[in-house]
Amino acid sequence: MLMRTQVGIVGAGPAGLLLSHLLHLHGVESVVVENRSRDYVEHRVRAGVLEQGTVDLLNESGVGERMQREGLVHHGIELRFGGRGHRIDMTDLTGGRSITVYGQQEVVKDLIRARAGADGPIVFGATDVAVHDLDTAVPRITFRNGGETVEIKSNVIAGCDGFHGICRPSIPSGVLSVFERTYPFAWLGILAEAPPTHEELIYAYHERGFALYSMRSPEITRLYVQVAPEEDIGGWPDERIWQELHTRLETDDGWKLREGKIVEKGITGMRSFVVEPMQFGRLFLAGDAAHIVPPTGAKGMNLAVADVRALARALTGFFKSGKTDMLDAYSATCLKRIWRAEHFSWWMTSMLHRFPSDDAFQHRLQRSQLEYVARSRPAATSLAENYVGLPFD
Ligand code: RFL
Ligand code: PHB
Repeated sequence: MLMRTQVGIVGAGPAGLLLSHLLHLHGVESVVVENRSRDYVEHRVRAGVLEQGTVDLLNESGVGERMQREGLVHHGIELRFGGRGHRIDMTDLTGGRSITVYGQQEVVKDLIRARAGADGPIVFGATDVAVHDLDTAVPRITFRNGGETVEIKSNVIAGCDGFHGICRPSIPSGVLSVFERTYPFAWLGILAEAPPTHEELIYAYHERGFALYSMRSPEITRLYVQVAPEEDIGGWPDERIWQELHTRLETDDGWKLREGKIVEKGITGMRSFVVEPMQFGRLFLAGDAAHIVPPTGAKGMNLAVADVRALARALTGFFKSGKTDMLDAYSATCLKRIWRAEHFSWWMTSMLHRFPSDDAFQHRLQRSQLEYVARSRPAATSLAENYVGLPFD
């Protein structure tokens, strides 16, 4: 089967779906090709923190209604170390900005519903997805679906297929420069059926390692502990996870973590990764396909959103008036914000984790940095403005 569209989009994560939705609002046609099922992508538990700008964009583009009802607006976060908490009042420090806690899979559900409501084509469960003729005016996506071979001819392909996707590796070698760090630890994350006992997120620095207290709703807590990178989830029965969380999160003033049934468990490696440029011919990369941050800064999904906001504008200019200036500038425009988020995520990660190679000197430096951020208004302001997200453009 042969299909034709203006923009062929590979991947139905936040980047691909939002791009398709924004293009539709501007009268540009697209087809999304995803290799997983709809049920799978709607239940993949990942990010939870939306920057102010992400929230504003979802609202302005008409997909924020359920987020406004169910999302939890937070005005601060807590840094916890030395047995006590230190609140960073983000709203006060940033002139009124805040974050919203709303699961990534909920954003994905809202976007799929919006695309389905507009009869926007999304192919789920595609196999053998490949991209071709990237340096021509008619790049193609091919895949198999229900026994049939399908070809999509388009004017532009958006590679929104995440870190393990096929678009980035389809770019000829020598075109991309890769910038990368891996970290000597991973995060073990759980979802627990336990009403949160603290209203805001807690980032904890502890001699046994980092821990993060987050949530998804008034009934569900989301928790993470730093573990060794090669750790197997089988070695972490529920009791061991709770024990580490209690040890790393509890304070001298008697605050207690509430336990509940663990309904999701997984281990995620930590890396920083950027490719430059985010383009080859008529293929444009967006989101995790082009860059990864360690999750400590809560930036990954927000960067994906910022990329496709810029790409949708550039593509609209291209299709409506034939202008290529914004498309030509796409990579450079996005990389400015990406590198800021890369630095912030690396900095938060470095400040809050125990590195196996660190000595007592390094531990003293980390404590000093944490105390400085907790006590100094300028230092806290720097953390806060990066955390809530810098303005677009
Ligand atoms: P995604 O979400 O990975 O979507 C890519 C889509 O492409 C599909 N795909 C393919 N489709 C067709 N053909 C192929 N060959 C394909 N290969 C892959 C995939 O199935 C998928 O549907 O990338 P996207 O859209 O760029 O979105 C990026 C975000 O998912 C990611 O950055 C965040 O989840 C990162 N992240 C966080 N970001 C935040 O902004 N705030 C957070 O609080 C936050 N916490 C996190 C996180 C990521 C985590 N993990 C598990 C990596 C916490 C964790 C634990
Ligand atoms: C989450 O709620 O999943 C979450 C929150 C903050 C982070 C990372 C993940 O930095």
